[in-house]
Amino acid sequence: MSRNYLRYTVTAALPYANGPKHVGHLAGAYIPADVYVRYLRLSGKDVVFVCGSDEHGTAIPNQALKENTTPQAIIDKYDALIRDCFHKLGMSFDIYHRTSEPIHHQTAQEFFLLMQKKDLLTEETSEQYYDEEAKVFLADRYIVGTCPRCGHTNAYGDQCEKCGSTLSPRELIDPRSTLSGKPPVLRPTKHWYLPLERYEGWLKEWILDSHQKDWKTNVYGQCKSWIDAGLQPRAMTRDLDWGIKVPLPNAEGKVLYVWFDAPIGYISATRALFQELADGKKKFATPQRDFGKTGKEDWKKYWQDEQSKLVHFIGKDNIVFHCIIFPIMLHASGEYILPDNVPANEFMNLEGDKMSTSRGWSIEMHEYLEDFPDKPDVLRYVLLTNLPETKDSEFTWKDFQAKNNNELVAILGNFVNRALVLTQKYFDNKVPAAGILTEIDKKVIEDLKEFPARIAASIETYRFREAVAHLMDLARLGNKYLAETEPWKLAKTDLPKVGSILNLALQISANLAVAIEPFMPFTSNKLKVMLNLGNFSWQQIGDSSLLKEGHSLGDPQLLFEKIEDAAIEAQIKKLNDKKNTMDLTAIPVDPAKPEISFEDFSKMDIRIGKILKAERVEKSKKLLKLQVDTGIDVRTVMSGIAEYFSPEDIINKQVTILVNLAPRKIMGVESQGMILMAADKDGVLRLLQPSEAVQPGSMIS
Ligand code: B3M
Ligand code: ZN
Repeated sequence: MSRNYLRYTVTAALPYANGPKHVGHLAGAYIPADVYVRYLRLSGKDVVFVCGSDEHGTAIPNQALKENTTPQAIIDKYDALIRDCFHKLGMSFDIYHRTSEPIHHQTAQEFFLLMQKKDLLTEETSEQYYDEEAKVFLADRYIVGTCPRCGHTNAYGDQCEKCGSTLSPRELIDPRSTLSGKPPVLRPTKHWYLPLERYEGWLKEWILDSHQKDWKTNVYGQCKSWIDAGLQPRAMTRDLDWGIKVPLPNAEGKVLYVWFDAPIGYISATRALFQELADGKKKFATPQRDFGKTGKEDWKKYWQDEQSKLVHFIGKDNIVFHCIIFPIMLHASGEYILPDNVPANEFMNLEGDKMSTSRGWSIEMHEYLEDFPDKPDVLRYVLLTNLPETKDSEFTWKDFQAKNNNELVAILGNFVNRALVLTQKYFDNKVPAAGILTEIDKKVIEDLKEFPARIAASIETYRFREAVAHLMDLARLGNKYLAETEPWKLAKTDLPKVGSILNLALQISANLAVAIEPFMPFTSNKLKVMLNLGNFSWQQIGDSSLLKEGHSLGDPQLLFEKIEDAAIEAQIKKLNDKKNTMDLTAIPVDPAKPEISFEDFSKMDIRIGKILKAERVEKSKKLLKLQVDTGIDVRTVMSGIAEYFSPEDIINKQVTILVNLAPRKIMGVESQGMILMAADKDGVLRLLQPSEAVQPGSMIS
């Protein structure tokens, strides 16, 4: 429920320092977070905004293997790259920290010990895969094998990238170690678990009952399906030599699970900020406002005082960690506040396909900045108009060009430029007097007053697309005003009237300069210089006398410039070229399976069937329950295709079905056969159908 708070603690997901980050990441978490925080600061709120590099987990040593270097070199390289891009894109973090810093290791270890002392963790010894040749326990990502759900032969120990199933290493068929290529053996190992199931009742109350209204439906829905499916204990430690040591005796070779330590990174970053402010030595801190007199313990106010509003900005793949696991840790520890909201976004696709760095189908932040170094705000704007707030969205270069040329240049830039150039021409670059107001003037002045509350309401409810649309409407208001009053035609006959019109146009420009700051901070600064404008707060927006009569203006410059077709075509070409090089190098097709005899093959009874009925399966995103006419009979098949087909799409479709596969129970239903699918390298599934309809029961041979 919304309530009043004294201060704000805002976090943006800590990016893994294992590679560059793309514009989809910006749209998922960072841009909305930055707009939110800049708006709060402008409103005079007490806010800290923290972020930093996530430098643990198997992602880091994995990348080190790929680049043939050390984990330390990897985190140093990508932390610097990401930090620099965020800076150039105007991300106004008060601190951008690193989880490899000692203060974070200490904070995470203290947290672990607090939980251990309060008996909140259980110790369990279980059998886990061990590589006898490499002499290490294998992290989930280091084990590959055949997916028990779809048969993909290169599924990882935690996930099958083909069918999207979440897996555990023990489920893989024919597992092998990626380090030695050998089958791993099971060995007992001790770990510390967080018994999530103990908190089911609490979570139901906290999320399902009290956040149904104010959390976004995509976030609430994901939490609900997790909770409804029943929670399991989750290991909070790993056998790994990269990470934060488990601070207990007899825990040699064990580190904290990265998803245990990373969210604590928000706390350590806040702690480091106040530490650095107190010491007067800024290593990571970049305070964006005057924090006044502070002490090094002040971080506690932002994390332990109920009067602080904690908001986590993340992408959808991080929801469970921020809504379930980390809140359980915060709640159970008894010392911390809980997030008031977790406004997670969905994903942003790119030119019709999923965005992915590894597949080369992405616009990396640094690539954009190399090609458009003077246009951070154009990217901010285009992403804002297209945030995946309630469902996946799409970035296209054509849309980028259109939004720049038709909105930023033609509406916002054009309006401001006309107001300034005319003032320079007729009034020696000084704000002219407002004369007697016409009805049109009065209406515009009234309309102007509405904007701050309208934009604020959208921001405060995490509807940033709507907020930026309102903002653009303010520029439209100005543009329309000039188009209606046509001051350039009046110069010869009624100069005082021209002055009056320009006064109001300049007031709107000044309002825009203030109101666009959260969204386009660089443009806001540029405009403020052009208007020679002082500092105004959010509360002053809507006032049509921000600029006094006679106030000297700076020199007019263009706020935005047109982007030509050639630049856009070059980007599209670059994208395709990058993907093609990746296609040739990085993504091998699965290797051939061992030879089989004709006899082996003929054991399989594969036929064409027809889907008679299809329905969703409760609590499962992936499964559809199908009734298939096999020609022999009508049977039930559970098929993991719900993400690619809706029931309506496939009813009456002919499909290929393996009918003599031993029946298996899936989500309590006996599945009698398997629908055969082609999975392309992104894991997208396609039906295999005869080129023309055949009679159900036709054999494949
Ligand atoms: N590094 C995952 C990610 O970048 C992870 C987020 C941590 S937030 C505490 O998607
Ligand atoms: Zn699979």
